[in-house]
Amino acid sequence: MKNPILTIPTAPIAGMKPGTSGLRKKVTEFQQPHYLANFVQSIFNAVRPTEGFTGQTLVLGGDGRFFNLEAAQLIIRMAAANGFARVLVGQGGILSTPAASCVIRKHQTFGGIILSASHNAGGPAGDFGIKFNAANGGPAPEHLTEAMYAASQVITEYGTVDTPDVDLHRLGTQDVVGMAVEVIDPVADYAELMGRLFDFPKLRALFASGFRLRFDAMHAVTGPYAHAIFEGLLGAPAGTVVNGTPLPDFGDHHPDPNLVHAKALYDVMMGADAPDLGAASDGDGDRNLIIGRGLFISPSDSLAMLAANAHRAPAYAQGLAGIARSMPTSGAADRVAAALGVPCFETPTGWKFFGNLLDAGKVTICGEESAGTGSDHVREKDGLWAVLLWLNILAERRQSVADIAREHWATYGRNYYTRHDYEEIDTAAAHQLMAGLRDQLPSLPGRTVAGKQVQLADDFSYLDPVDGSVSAKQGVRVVLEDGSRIVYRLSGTGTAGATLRVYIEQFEGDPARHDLPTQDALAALIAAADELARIRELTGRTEPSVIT
Ligand code: G16
Repeated sequence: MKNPILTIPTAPIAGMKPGTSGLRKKVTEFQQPHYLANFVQSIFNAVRPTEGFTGQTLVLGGDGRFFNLEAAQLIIRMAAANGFARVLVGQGGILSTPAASCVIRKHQTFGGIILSASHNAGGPAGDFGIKFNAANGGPAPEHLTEAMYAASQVITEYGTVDTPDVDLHRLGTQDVVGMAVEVIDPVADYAELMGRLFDFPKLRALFASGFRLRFDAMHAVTGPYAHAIFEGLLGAPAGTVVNGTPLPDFGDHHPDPNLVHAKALYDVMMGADAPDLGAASDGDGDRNLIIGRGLFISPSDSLAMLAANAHRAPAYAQGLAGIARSMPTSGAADRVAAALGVPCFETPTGWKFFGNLLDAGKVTICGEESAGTGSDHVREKDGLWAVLLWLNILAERRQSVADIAREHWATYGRNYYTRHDYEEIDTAAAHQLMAGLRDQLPSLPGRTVAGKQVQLADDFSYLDPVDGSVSAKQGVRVVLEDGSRIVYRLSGTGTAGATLRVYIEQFEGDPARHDLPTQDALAALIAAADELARIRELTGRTEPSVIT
């Protein structure tokens, strides 16, 4: 009989350096001969234990975007050739990022491959992405992503098998050259976990009492999960979930739950007959957007409010061990941590940096300004989890989102916060701008910016308190005497040109000043941010592409 295992000669392809969250490129780049196979083999080469993958299980799934199914078939063949015993794959190649993390942990597998470019646009002209999550369910830490990149630069061959496609729509087990491919319901394990974290009977009663939620799945992966959980298990009326069918091109939209791409939801929530809670998630289901009737809750505030109220949900009734936030995320969570008497950790941007803190039991809740919040229940940020925690809090407090927010600000003060993104700017100009800022750092302390003295100016460096690793150059911070901040960094998730992110924050303790429009409250700092970095001059842009 012909040996079905094939060894295909190949050569390194440049540019396979994973960014903030895996390798993201244009679909057309992934479709180049050997491109995806080279990277998948580089992952396997980087993570292979000395004893090989014998007896090991790999989890596989993605956000349903264009090229997801072809990629899944290729990875299954390569997993068989590389000696895995079993692949657990979501039906239709679907698994949200948090659900993949849940499955990896629950079934104690070796790890998983997630196919997603998150909130980036899909379709043949859009983006594709691939990331590896380790046995703890979390994104590969930096030493592993570096090892994958190194492997991609010396690769000479990859393994695959010559077999027909697996039927990814049929639940149950199929055989690929001795490897078991188990097609699983992508929602079941995740929904069961949510049922253990939250008070589902109370949430059912909330919906039965007429509470109205509008959840926009943005034609991305959370559709099936949201239908099953909100409209199925919790009895919310049909129509609660909108855009709930995953489409390969996300209906030609960016599945990015922000005020630009989820504007339709925002408009509904600002309208006369708005529901009680509006929420959305992104391409792969790890981000969330929260809008109360008439009030948008910034992700940084949402993290702080969830942390302050988490004890109202069964899973967190015993309190929090600690909170973690990424550096550019506002200090609102720090104030909650101080009041709770628990530590607050400040990490670089990238969920992977929370993994060690969660594994070591140092933190229970984490969050980022980029619309990500999560807890120690999995090792990814989790969009639906955040919505369910908000629902649990609303069911317990029986107040509106806006009332909860105003009470929160009255108690802790308000950290006015905005992020300005300049997308797809010239890469050379972006690097020039960052270099210019770094050059200014030594001379900034003591200077006056926006009428206040600069207290600290640095390029953020993180010392991981668990494994002692250091991650340098994680964003330029300019901190003023009253704690106001301007932070600059280049995004690590874009696929075209460079994206400059400018994060601006100012604390306001006076409740009489808690209802200002955010951009007005921050106007002086916004102007100073442009001046310091010469944004208009160097990028040619007169305004940001996205304001959050
Ligand atoms: C990823 C990371 C997040 C990060 C975000 C934005 O999210 O997991 O930790 O905050 O990218 O990163 P950047 O500012 O470098 O573009 P996602 O939802 O895209 O996987």
